[in-house]
Amino acid sequence: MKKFTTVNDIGNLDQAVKEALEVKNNRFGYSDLGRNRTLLMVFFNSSLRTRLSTQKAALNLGMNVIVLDVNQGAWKLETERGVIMDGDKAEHMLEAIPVMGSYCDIIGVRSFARFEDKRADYDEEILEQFIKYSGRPVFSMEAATRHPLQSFADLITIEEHKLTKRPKVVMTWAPHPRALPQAVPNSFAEWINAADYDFVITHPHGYELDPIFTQNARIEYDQDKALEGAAFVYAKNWAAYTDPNYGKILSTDRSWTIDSRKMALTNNAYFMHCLPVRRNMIVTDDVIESDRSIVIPEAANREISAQVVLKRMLESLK
Ligand code: AN0
Ligand code: CP
Repeated sequence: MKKFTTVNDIGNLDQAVKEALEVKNNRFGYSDLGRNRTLLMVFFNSSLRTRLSTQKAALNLGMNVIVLDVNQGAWKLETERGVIMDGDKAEHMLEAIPVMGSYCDIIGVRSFARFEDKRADYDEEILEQFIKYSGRPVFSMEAATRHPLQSFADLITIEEHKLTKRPKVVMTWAPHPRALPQAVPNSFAEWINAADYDFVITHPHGYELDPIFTQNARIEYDQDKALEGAAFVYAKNWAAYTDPNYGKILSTDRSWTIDSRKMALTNNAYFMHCLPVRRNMIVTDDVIESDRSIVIPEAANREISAQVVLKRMLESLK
């Protein structure tokens, strides 16, 4: 595998989940594969889970790991070509990226949507430059439009917990005080569509996502109705995608918060969230602490999704 940025890069999903469960049962079975190989993780944004789980996955495979927080201690990077660099940015990405590539074998990149220019975000300008100029296999650790390591972990978690072949999965928007990217919901939709579950998306009017990701999923504007009979409730906030409101908060309506009344509408559903989560905005304390909440095993599966991706990338280096 030379690139991991979308669901298409993982190939057959049944195969990928099977490999994930094998890795989970035998985490150290490939500890020679990464010997003398170096992973560089480049963060343009904060992280707890991605940072730790991806590093852990690399260590399981015997790799060395270097982490760069671009905004802490590195030179400020210019991203646009043709700019006269007389401002605060000391270095251009076009030098920085191949230099980073020269110190490692595989690169992971976290670069969120900046909400300054929708086209630049949805063209994945930062991630694509790493793919083009690093000379190394590149994987996304959440880019502007997708978070595939999260979605892969979500899929593994659903496969581990589902009681029927084609469970009803409901992705619901929930309120949040900051404008958050669409990467997690886009990506979740992309993977759940590929997995062919019974998939419903619910959100207030104005929060429609790019149809490239939602495809044929049922969109239901009545959250209560959407939740009826759900086996999995996947909560997430995102800012508006559609013009002219791209990147804006249109609602902080706390009647969309997932509470025990909402969960009672479901078929004893499991509650999922990628974390970090704001309690009593996205979900109430009692729901996230309930025995139907699987947010911790979901986060734990991030180590597994990262290990499958790194394993496949290491195998393709040989
Ligand atoms: C980020 C987001 O919503 O994309 C990261 C989630 C994994 N969340 C926040 O910034 C709070
Ligand atoms: N879910 C997730 O990616 O968390 P972090 O932002 O903490 O890495």
